[in-house]
Amino acid sequence: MVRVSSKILALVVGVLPQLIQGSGLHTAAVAKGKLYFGSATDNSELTDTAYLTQLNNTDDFGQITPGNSQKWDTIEPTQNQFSYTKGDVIANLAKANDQKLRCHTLVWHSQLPSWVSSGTWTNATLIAAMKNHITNVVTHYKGDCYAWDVVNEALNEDGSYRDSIFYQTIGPAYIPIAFAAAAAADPDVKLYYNDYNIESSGSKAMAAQNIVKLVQSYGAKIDGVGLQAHFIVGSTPSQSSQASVLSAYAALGVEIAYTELDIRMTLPSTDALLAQQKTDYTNTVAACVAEKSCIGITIWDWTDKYSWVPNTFSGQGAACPWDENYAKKPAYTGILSALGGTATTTTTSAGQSTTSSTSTTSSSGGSTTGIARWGQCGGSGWTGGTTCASGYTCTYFNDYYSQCL
Ligand code: 9MR
Repeated sequence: MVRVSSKILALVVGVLPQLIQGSGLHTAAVAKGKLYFGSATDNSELTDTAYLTQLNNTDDFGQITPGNSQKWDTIEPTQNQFSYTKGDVIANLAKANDQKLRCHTLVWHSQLPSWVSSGTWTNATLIAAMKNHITNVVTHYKGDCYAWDVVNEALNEDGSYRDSIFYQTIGPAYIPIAFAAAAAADPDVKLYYNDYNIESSGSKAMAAQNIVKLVQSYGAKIDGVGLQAHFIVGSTPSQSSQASVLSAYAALGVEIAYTELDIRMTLPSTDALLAQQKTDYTNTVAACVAEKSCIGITIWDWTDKYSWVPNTFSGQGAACPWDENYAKKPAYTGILSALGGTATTTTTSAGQSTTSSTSTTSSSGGSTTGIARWGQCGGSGWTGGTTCASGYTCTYFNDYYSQCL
């Protein structure tokens, strides 16, 4: 038998808080002083019970973002007619799970209804329409959102302003006007500027810093910069180059969040690509961990099954930390280790990998013992089981979604 001296034991115990044996990504992120680790999701995915079970696993995800359902074309498809049904499903899910909600997004050139993108506008009429949209949407979700992405992707790659309908009609002032309108509707929600390719230094990152200063110079409130971080395996910025840009944003008095992290590769996926992807995820998460003002990380969905990448970049994909069969990839372990956790991976009968200490994940509906806590148990179009495991009740949230709580 090996005897361990009390001194060595004390040393090991002293190290233990750093190593959260078997913890998930969110648990580890919180232990590192971050607010959350989270994932984007989308309404159509929620009918997939195995998907939903993992999304509801708050050991991994303490935050969710609606990938599409709070965008202008969904919420205000016709001028001054607001439709919150889809956005509410995600907001209610976050509430039910006690997950933070990042709300996304108010003013963006894309996914605009044609009445906005092809409308005939003056400076005054577009400002009025934009303020009306922001005021309605932020008021509707008041109290639900940790943060709003107020303005999204306002910049070209060279750091000049993107020639959107807002910029063409109003000029750069549309940005502070949007922030001021959001702050007026909800003074407590964090207000973010969100963009991609601003995660390492260059003209675009400099321009993002200038947007923060612009909003501040108008006397409007801006709380954060969202780094989308849609990276490519093998050309992800190094930890140190991300760290230096993070500190430049922090120096402006704003917080930072990684808001849409994924790291794509040219398919097919190989062991070498997966190993490089793990390194790239690790470096990115480590950059956030090292910067006090970096408050959280969101991946742009957790499984390759529902990633936006293959639909946009032909021949590319496998960008998420879980594969399309919901098995954890090396990237998962990389993220967890950067967050100070260690994984003990086991495989469930459904073929899903899970960490050993995760008590909330279990197989989804239809088993003789009933649906586990957090699982879906009803809703419009729902074909799965409706009987919850002992001790939980199938609780109605809306017509599309009931959950075992
Ligand atoms: O994930 C979203 C995808 O389902 C949509 O088809 C796409 C349309 O533009 O938008 C995706 O999300 C984007 C996000 O809202 C802003 N940053 C880039 C994301 C990926 O395109």
